Amino acid sequence: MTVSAKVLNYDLKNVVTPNRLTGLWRMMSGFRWHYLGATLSLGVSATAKTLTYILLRFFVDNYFTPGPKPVPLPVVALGFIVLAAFEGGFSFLSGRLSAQTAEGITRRLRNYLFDHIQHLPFSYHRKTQTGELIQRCTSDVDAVRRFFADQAIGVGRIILLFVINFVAILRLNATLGWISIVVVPLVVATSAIFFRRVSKAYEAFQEQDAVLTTTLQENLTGVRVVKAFARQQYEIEKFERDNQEKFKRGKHLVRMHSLFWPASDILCGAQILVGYYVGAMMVIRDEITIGTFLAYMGLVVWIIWPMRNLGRLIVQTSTGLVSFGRVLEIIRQDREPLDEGDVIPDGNLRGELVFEHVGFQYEDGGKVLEDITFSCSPGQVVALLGSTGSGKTTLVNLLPRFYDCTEGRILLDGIDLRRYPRRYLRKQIGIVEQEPFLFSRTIAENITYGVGRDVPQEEIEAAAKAAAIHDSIITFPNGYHTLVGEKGVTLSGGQKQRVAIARTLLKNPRILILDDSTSSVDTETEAEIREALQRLMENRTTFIIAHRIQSIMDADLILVMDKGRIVQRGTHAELVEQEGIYRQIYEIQTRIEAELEKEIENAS
Ligand code: DGT
Ligand code: MG
Repeated sequence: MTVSAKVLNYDLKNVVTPNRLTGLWRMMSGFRWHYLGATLSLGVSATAKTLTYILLRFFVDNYFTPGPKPVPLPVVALGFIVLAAFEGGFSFLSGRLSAQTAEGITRRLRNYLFDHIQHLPFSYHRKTQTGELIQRCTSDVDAVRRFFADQAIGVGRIILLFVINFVAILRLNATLGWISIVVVPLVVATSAIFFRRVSKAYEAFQEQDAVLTTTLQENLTGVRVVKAFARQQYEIEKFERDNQEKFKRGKHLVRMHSLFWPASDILCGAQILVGYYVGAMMVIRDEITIGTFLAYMGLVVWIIWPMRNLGRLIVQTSTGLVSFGRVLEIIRQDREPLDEGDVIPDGNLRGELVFEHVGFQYEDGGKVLEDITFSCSPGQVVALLGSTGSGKTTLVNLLPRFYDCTEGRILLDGIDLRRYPRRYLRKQIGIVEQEPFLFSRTIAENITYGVGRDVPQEEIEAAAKAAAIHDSIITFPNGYHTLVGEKGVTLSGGQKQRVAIARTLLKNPRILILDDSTSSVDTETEAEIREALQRLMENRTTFIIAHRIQSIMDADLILVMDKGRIVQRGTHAELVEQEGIYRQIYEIQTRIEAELEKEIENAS
């Protein structure tokens, strides 16, 4: 069975419906024939089982008493063998089909979820806990898989077994038939009650499971902080508290199950006893043969079994539905429309930018930018300087449209930024993030990450040289093929920043944004990078965010920001002439440097 074509690029958006069962039905699209096959196989298997009991009746009634035998005994024996083979073979086939299909559906769901999460906007990721997402993509997806492997096919199995065996008993003896199903309504009613209660309990359990995953994930990510502050004990206790809660909710869930099963067992047991009693009385009164009674004894179990399992199925389905609902909450989120926009310039941008009274507010916060107005021509260097939290990162994040401004407008080459498709902008804009992230892949793979094609080694090295990281890379055990992270080298903060700069340079963007990108490198390396960048910044509009005046002295325009506003603007020469924050910072920094130099001189 090939499923590959069905599992990639498959849109599952339509599974978001108010009724989760409808959603699950839609999830099965493309796999329904497999389910039909699985159900039909079950039907064959169940029929073979039922026929075995009918054959048993024939055997007991004809071969235990003297008289002529309808067929030779070996034929009867062969009948038993053939029926057993059919029963087992088709049961196996059905199990295999449904398990494979469930895996196929789940694989498609996993791929879709991953794809979908990649496309959710920045803001979604900022407000959603990673652990929560991980838990939904693993444990909840697995519960959905179980639904498709067991419960979806279970419905067919139960209906088939029930109908086939009920009809068989009815044909043996109508009275026995009706007696064997008197508890059905009771079992269904208890199951329905438990369904609701188990749903709630399971939902609470999964929620707590997500809390625990988040705790674990944050703890692993933040392991340095934990160690540095020697807070292990606190973290262990916090984990235990969350774990205790999960235990409590798990116990509650188990208690529900342990109430339900004995209750339905008693019902079903009573049913069987009554059936046997009535049947035995009928044999004594000579109303049915011993063969019929034996066949009935066998068949009735296969009516009771589906009834019991109907309860189990209903209860288990509730867990599948809860998990599916949790997965749906992710699917329901709107993707960031990457290709929406009516302007797609052919070729590259020039890189002229005009900010007109731009204001910005995060969905869940106060105003971060207010009345930002400035412009720059293609190829110019704009520097942003300002205290921490003054909105510098937020401002540059508007350019690739990670967020759209909430007031005013930004014009890029004379056209409103919101008219450009995000994908195009992000191709044209290179951003070296404040806290760059490198993947656990080789250094070369990290550097070429943004270009999505095979890059000749010379180009990679040129980018690395420009970012002043080449010399460090060649000292690593495998050079450019050294793995970053756990299995390879651990890079320092400055090295990471420089790999990130190389990665962005290789992308050759029209607009370059360096968010505090040289904060973790020493003054000397910074000068080296600045020199290399000087050449690279030619012909491209560049935004530099920095704290050292030295890094931005040559900028064409320096914007000094405070509390989301531009408080000073101009070139370095203009700004040092003015009273204000800029001159204060400049004076402090030059004084410190002078003192440092003096100390170094004294020391030598
Ligand atoms: P830095 O990097 O420490 O020098 O500071 P900036 O200037 O880059 O500050 P920025 O733009 O990261 O943050 C400006 C303000 O916006 C600050 O008060 C924190 C707030 N902020 C940043 N990101 C978010 C966010 O995702 N949601 C909300 N609600 N507020 C945010
Ligand atoms: Mg920042």
